[in-house]
Amino acid sequence: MTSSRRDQTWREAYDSNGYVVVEGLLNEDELEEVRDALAPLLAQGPSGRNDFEGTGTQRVYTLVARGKVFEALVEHPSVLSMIDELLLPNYLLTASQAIAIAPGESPQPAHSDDAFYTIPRPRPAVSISTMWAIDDFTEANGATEVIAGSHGWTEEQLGNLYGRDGSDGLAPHRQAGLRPLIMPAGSCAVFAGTLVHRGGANRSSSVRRAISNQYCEPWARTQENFFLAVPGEKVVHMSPRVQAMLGYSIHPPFMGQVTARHPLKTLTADFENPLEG
Ligand SMILES: O=C(O)CCC(=O)C(=O)O
Repeated sequence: MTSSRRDQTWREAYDSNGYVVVEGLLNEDELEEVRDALAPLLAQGPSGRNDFEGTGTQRVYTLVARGKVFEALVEHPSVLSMIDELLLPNYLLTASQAIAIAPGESPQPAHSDDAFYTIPRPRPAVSISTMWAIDDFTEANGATEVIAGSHGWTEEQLGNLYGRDGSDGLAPHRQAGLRPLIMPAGSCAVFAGTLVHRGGANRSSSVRRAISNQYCEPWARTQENFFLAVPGEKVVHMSPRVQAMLGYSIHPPFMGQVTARHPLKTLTADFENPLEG
């Protein structure tokens, strides 16, 4: 298939279903590298604090800054070539986390990832989520479940979806539309921030590991505050693309400026902050 035909195919699927799964983005060696880097983080990581995080689910936030291998996933060329089409130039990373669903975990409340942007629906997604399968996603082990086409739902169709005012969950007749994203390890699902989905129940005997990087429009507030979370000494060693996605960039004409200067200047030795000292 030519690349333009392939591009057209993913875009058609994404536009009509609100998601697309790309298989085979990581080979076995790359997967092993990711798993090795995740192991010590998951060994320390606490379980989720509520039903949404999942009390049987471990989450490691700000993953992008916890190893070069995670940084590489954030700027994986195949994924970014899709995000480049879906968001404005200068888009940002809004969240970066590992999600490990343990055996026995119940399903997460169904939700959409950019629900906190309270622009009435239907509307374009303000953020795009990715879900990397680090283990095979199966029917039984807590594969992410999605409702195809729900990215186009109206406010009325969403009803009391989790995260909305007075919410108590997705109406039972709508829950019937949830389908697991069965995909082999090394695949990545790319889906609209408006798509209704949830982490599935893990009825298997092993942990389901995933990595979710999410990207948002350059004018939107990010979920994670990377300026405070990631020390400048670490940012200096990141690639220009990742630095830009962490907010060390300008969305023209001047969103992101630091006392009227480019935010990258804050990383240089001779930067002087007029508010310090
Ligand atoms: O772990 C998953 O499959 C989905 C998690 C999710 O959607 C979330 O935490 O926002």
